[in-house]
Amino acid sequence: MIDDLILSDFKQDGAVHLSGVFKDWLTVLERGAEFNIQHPNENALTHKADSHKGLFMEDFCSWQRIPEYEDFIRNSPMAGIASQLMHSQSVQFFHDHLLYKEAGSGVPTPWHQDIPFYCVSGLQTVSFWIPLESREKKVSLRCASGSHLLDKEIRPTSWSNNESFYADDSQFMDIPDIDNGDYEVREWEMEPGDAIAFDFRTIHGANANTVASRSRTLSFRLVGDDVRYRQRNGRTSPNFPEINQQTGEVLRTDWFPVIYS
Ligand SMILES: O=C(O)CCC(=O)C(=O)O
Repeated sequence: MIDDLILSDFKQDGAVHLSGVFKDWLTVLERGAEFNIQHPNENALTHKADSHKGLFMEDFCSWQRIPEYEDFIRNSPMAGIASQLMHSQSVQFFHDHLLYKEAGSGVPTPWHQDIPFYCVSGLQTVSFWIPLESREKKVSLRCASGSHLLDKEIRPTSWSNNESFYADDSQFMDIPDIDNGDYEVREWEMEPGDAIAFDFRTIHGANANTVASRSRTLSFRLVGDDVRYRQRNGRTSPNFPEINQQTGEVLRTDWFPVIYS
């Protein structure tokens, strides 16, 4: 399913388009996402622009209560593909993330890296961004090619007010000027069943949903052999307040199951 060109593109660009890899799982994913949209966790996030009607909702960590998500995580080809992309013998599941944008929602996803928001460090990471309907390029994920190779993490900020996410943010660098050409931007037209696989360090974002229909996307986050728990200087997103782990430990497997080895 994954050829050498895809592997080398992932290594070089930090993001690849995978055509049709999950087409046999669409019904399962749609059923799970519909349930999730109707029954979000109580700490689900909503963003709304004053000038627009549509809502943008994000929800996290639902796989233990949505059997369709668990079925996909444990039984779809995702874990095997992740092992190949990360060059990792084992794959641990980190979390699921629903991004639901109503028609005409005016809230873009700003350029950002994911890893600074997370309680992990390591180089073997991958997210699968899976839209459940076709996407024109203008409403698809946008990835800054090669940005995963930066040697410092980008300062994480809150998407709603752009404030720094952690109290002490001196260890982070400013985000490069992607819109003015600091990196080449990769974006793909997507069909249901396609995915974009990207490294947790790849800078990415998305335009607001400007089309006349709602958009449902699932992002599944997976980690490989070299990933360890990392205590951050404040709450992470998603946050795991009861995790009870020390920096440097392998993520506890009762919360983050090994799905490939
Ligand atoms: O779909 C989007 O708006 C952004 C997705 C994203 O940031 C992610 O999956 O990490």
